[in-house]
Amino acid sequence: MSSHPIRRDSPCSATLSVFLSYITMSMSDSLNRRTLLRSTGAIAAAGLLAGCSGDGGGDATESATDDEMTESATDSGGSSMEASDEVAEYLGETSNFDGTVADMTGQDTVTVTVGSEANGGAFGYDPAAVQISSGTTVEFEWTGNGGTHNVKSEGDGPLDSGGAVDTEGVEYEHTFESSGTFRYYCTPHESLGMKGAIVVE
Ligand SMILES: [Cu+2]
Repeated sequence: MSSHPIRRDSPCSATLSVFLSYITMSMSDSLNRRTLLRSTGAIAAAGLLAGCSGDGGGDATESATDDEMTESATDSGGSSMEASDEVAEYLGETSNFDGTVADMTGQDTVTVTVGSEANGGAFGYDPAAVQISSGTTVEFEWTGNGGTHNVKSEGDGPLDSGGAVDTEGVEYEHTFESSGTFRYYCTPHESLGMKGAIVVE
C-alpha cells in the first residue's frame, strides 16, 4: 500500500493524470477522496506494469496525488530546492533530474556518484543537481557500472576528469572556490542524458 511501484519520472504520468481527472469528475459523492486515491493507485500500477515501464523519458510531469507527494527528496536523505531555469534547461533530457537541486550546503565534502542507475542504464550522476557552499570539495565516486565514464565541464568550466574509465571508487575530485552554476557531462553518454549540475553559493 505504501510502496506502490509508480515511477515519478514515468512519461505515462501525464496520461494517468488525465485519466484520474476524468474519474474524479465522474465520481459520485458517495465515495470519499481516500478511496478514490487508493483505487486509482491500483489502476496506475496496473498501467505501468502493462507497458509504461520504459526508459523514463525526459518530462518530469507530476500528478500531484497525496500518495506521491510523500515520496519526494528521499534520494540524498536531505532537503531540496527548485532548480534554476539554467539547470532545468540543461538537465531537461536527464531522467534522474526531477526539477529539484539537492541541498548539500555547509559540508566540507560532498559525494556525487558516477554511473548511477538513470537514462536507460547505469548512465547517471547522482544527485544530478546539487547545491553546495563555496570551499566544498566534490568527490566523484565511480560505481564501476555502465561502462566507462568521465566528468567534463561544458565550455571552459573547471571540471575535467580526463578520459572515461570504468574503475570503481573516487576517481576525481574538485574543490569549488567561487560561486556559480557548473554544468558537466559524460563524454561517452552525453547523448543519453548523462549530465549534471553543481550550484555553488
Ligand atoms: Cu558515462
